[in-house]
Amino acid sequence: MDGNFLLYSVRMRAARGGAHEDGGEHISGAERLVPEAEAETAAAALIARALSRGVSPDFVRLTMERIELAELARVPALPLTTIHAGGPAEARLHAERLLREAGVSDPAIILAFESLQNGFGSERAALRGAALVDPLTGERLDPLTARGVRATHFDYAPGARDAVAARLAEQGLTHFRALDALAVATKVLWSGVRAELCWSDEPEYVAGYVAAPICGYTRFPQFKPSGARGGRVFFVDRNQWETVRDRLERAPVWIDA
Ligand code: PML
Repeated sequence: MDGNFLLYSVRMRAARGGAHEDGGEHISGAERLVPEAEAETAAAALIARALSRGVSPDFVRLTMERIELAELARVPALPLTTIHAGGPAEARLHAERLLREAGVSDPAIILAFESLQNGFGSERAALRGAALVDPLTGERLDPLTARGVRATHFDYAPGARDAVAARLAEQGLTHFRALDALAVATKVLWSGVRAELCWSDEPEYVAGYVAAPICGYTRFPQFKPSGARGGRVFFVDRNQWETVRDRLERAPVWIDA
């Protein structure tokens, strides 16, 4: 990269019924981390995505931020495994085993599934980001708001998005959610999260995954039971949660194929 090379984080989030911070309902969000020459195209593509969800947003926020190249980390995408369980109940048994192997206690696992099923906290909230959860006690560590913590400032490195998409397509995985979620989980583990549990918050999308250093990105095509709220739980060691949150939200990462 020459001395004039500039990198931009371009982020979009769309909501209905007002801005997110005014209680609006989240409809979609996505981001890119691109060289300056691609920033305008990336911004247009993100706005097109906000307008193509079948629900017209009332509010779209586009943020563009220059990133210090010296801070950019490059990380290989997690290896992906698919477990074709017989349905959500069997998938959950596999997922529980993987989480235990990653050092998550049974009470924490039970609380995490309960929150993904019914919503978080006494308000049964669907979080916009993930809940950071103590792997020993199951207690939520980040402030108890509906915001949660979002992994941001990451993208596939130039060329890697197409290369990873091609590898996923060989396995029959052509949905953008799989490609995006693999990038999220890669940034999440790189940030120091012990394990991630995810069910989509898109009602019709029933695939989900467990990510952890020992199992990479392990997806289950039929994981989310019907009626579940969905969301993400990041299991983070209590004494590190603030450092990990800062990395999740600030540290720029390019993901290689
Ligand atoms: C997949 O591997 O198919 C993605 C599963 C989780 C998707 C999370 C989301 O985008 O809502």
